[in-house]
Amino acid sequence: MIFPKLLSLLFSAFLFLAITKSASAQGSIQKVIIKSNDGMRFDLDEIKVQSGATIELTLVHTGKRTKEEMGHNFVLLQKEVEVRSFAMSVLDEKENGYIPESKEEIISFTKVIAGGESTTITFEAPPKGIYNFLCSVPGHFGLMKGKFIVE
Ligand SMILES: [Cu+2]
Repeated sequence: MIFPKLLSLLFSAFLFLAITKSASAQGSIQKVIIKSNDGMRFDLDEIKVQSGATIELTLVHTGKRTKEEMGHNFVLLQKEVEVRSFAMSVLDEKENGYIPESKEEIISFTKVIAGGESTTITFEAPPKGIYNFLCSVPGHFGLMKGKFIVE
């Protein structure tokens, strides 16, 4: 009988497609652009990415002010690290771009940039879940923070 054979062939094809699709984020590059400005804001309070993807994140500063006046960075925190406690812990880290010496609480971060500048970082998406991101320049985290969601 040809019919069962055809059916099994169709099933195999379906299985192959299903597996290929579920693994599609693996090894793929996902680009994210987040803008910041002279008004101490990010343009995104939520970023969604696929687990397994390589993230190429660009922070853009659309303003005109200097790094001293209104510099911004982007810091992605490990799960369960709170924005406020992290921001408070780096107040004195000006020399290091408001990044602590120990990177334990951080997944990835950019340097601090001035108006008119941009910077790009590349990192592997962490496991599925919800993570906090912020600008860790003192006084900015109240307005400059959001959720980084890995699906
Ligand atoms: Cu900032």
